[in-house]
Amino acid sequence: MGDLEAEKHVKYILSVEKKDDFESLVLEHLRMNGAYWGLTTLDLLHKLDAVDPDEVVSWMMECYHQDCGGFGGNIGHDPHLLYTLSAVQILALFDRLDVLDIEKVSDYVAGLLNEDGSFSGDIWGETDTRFSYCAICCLSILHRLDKIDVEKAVSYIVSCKNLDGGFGSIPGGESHAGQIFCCVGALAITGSLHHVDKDLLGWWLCERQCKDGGLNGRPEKLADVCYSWWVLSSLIMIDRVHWIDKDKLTRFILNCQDRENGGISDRPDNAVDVFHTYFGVAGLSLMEYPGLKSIDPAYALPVDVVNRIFFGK
Ligand code: GRG
Repeated sequence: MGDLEAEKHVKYILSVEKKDDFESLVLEHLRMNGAYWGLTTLDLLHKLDAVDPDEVVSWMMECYHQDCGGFGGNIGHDPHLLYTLSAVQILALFDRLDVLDIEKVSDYVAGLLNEDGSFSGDIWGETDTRFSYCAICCLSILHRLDKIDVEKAVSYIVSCKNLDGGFGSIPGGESHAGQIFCCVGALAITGSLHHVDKDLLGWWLCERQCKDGGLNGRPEKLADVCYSWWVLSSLIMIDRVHWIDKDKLTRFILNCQDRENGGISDRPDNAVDVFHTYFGVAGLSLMEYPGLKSIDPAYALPVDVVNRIFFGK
């Protein structure tokens, strides 16, 4: 098994920002998410100091909508919970949460809670358990969970639980590893994991490991590096990570590296991108790969950042 090409991945992440190619074009509308993936990867690789925080924060504040308190995916784009969480996470990485009007941002997030306990992603109303996670994670980082009826939000998430132990995007929606991360993460943050049948869900999640060692997101699908994060983080939160063959998964992720130019792809020999580079490195971090910072499975931020937020150290 070859090693992690840490230096090449750092160079790759730094180069994406400067390029004017297809990948940058595709990321244009969700640049805030891209920035979170890239910057968190740099931090896990101990290289966050390769970027100028002032430059990032000043661009981020141009994506901020002062009228409502939410962030857009790029300058001139509409606000949405998906980008607001990424913005809050990036500011937490840089220890710059002080630039925020915390009351305004948390009011924006709390204002998206619906009567049935679901969250809309923005004013247009689509609901999805992804947004429940974004809202709960955001409010928790800002120490403002008291702005919502947590019990109601938790009941809604529980109503998205399926007979196979997994969770979907809405009540009755198919179990999917990405949605399971969102639901289990939100339940972990709110101290509500007793609603999860850990053995049943653990069984469903560990069955996601394919012959090639990689993990898929639901039955009959191909393995993809990003599920190393969605599945493993969920297994850790329910104390069942030992049900996965970590060596095989580590090998799968390392085989998805571009050993020449850096970056990680979804599957071996495919084109790399920032999303899979982040989730590959984050998956390795969850498996305690040597030399990487540890990442928190619920907040998707390095453990030292989470400790600083909650314990001030
Ligand atoms: C802070 C880590 C973090 C997340 C924020 C946005 C969000 C909260 C979570 C997204 C969870 C999710 C739904 C992930 C799945 C992403 C993905 C690869 C979807 C692909 O779905 P399909 O059906 O792919 O195209 P499969 O693998 O099922 O064929």
